[in-house]
Amino acid sequence: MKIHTCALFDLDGVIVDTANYHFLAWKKIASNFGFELSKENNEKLKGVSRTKCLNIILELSNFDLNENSFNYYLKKKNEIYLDYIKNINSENILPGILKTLNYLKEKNIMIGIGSASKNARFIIEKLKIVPFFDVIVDGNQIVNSKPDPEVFLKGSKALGVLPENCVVFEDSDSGIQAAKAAKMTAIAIGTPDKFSNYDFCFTNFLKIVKSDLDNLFTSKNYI
Ligand code: B16
Ligand code: MG
Repeated sequence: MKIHTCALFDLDGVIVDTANYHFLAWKKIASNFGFELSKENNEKLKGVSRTKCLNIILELSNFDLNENSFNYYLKKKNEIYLDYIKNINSENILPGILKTLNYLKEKNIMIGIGSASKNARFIIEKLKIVPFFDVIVDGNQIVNSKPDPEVFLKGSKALGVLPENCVVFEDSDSGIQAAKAAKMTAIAIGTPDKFSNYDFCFTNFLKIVKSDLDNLFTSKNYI
C-alpha cells in the first residue's frame, strides 16, 4: 500500500514548453554536421544532459569532434537556447500546472523539481514559481543523467520522503524510466506511444482533474 506525500516535477516539457526550444537549438547545431534533426530523433534528447545530447547527435550524424570543438558546440547550443528563452515569463507556464501546484500546496504535499537542465533554477525564477518548491534538483547537482534515478532520489532524500511515497510527472521516456528505477509512481505526460513503461499517462495537465489528484494524493494507492 502506498501513500503519496511528495510530487516531483520534471521541468522542460512538463511545467514549461521549453522542450521545443531545446529542439530548435539542437536542430541548428546538428545542421553544422550536415544532419537534419527530426522530431522523432529529438525524443531521444528529452530528459538527457547537454553533453549526452551532443553525443547522441554526433552518433546519429556519424560525425566526430575533437574536445575543443565538442565544448564549443555545447556552449553554442546553450547560447542559442538561452536566446530563445530570454523573454520567458509566467505566461509560458503550461496549462493546468498552477492548478495542480496549488492543489498540492493545499494538501500539504511536498513538491520538488527533478530536472536534467543546468538552466532549471534560472527558468523557475523567470516563471516566478520558486516558492512552490521545497527542493530543486537540477543538472548542476547530478552526475548521472536520466534514465538513472539519481535526480529523483536526490529530491526525495532532501525532503526526507521514501521513494515509494513519491509521484513523478515526466514528459520524457528517459525520465519515466528514471522514476520507475527509483521505485516511484511514474506519471507520463504526452501520448502513450512515446513511453515504454509508466503507471499512468495523461496527454497534458488539463487532462488531470481533481478526482485524479485525489486518487493520487489523498487515498491509499495499490500500485
Ligand atoms: P540544459 P528536463 C532536460 O530538462 C531537457 O529535457 C533536455 O532536453 C535537456 O538536454 C536537458 O534538460 C539539459 O538541459 O542544456 O539546459 O542543461 O526535461 O529534465 O527538465
Ligand atoms: Mg522534460
